[in-house]
Amino acid sequence: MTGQITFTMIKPDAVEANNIGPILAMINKAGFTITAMKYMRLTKEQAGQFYAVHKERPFYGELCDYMSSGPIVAAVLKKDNAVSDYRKLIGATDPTKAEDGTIRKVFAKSIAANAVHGSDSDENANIEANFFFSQLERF
Ligand code: IDP
Ligand code: MG
Repeated sequence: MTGQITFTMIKPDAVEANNIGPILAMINKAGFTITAMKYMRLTKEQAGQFYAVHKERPFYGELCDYMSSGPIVAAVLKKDNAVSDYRKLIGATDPTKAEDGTIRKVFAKSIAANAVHGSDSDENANIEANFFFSQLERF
């Protein structure tokens, strides 16, 4: 069985809109177990490190400003096929293209302020989980 874990963030727009609870409820309802979680604010530098893969893209500066603009919730989620099942649950990057019932369709404000992050591969899920959580913080 591959893909036991994925990494997510509830982004500043969704935290600001008091949607932490409803988003976590959707995550649990879809069968994911939370195995690590914290509420924190990233510095612009930390956001830049997290999204370093996008540093050549035109929206990189805007993305780093946005992701450090307010607190976020970071979490590790466990489930069989966690990465692909969670990408399905969150929906397309652009909420206008996200399917009905997905987290981004319900909660995202724009392509930048799109409510949640979800890892795109098993390898990145591990890198991202380790970026945020020590071994002592993971269950
Ligand atoms: P993903 O979050 O669905 O994996 P990525 O392409 O990895 O999408 O982009 C990372 C994040 O960068 C997106 O979630 C979104 O917040 C932001 N982003 C992506 N494309 C754009 C854009 O065209 N304009 C502004 N922000 C964008
Ligand atoms: Mg991505």
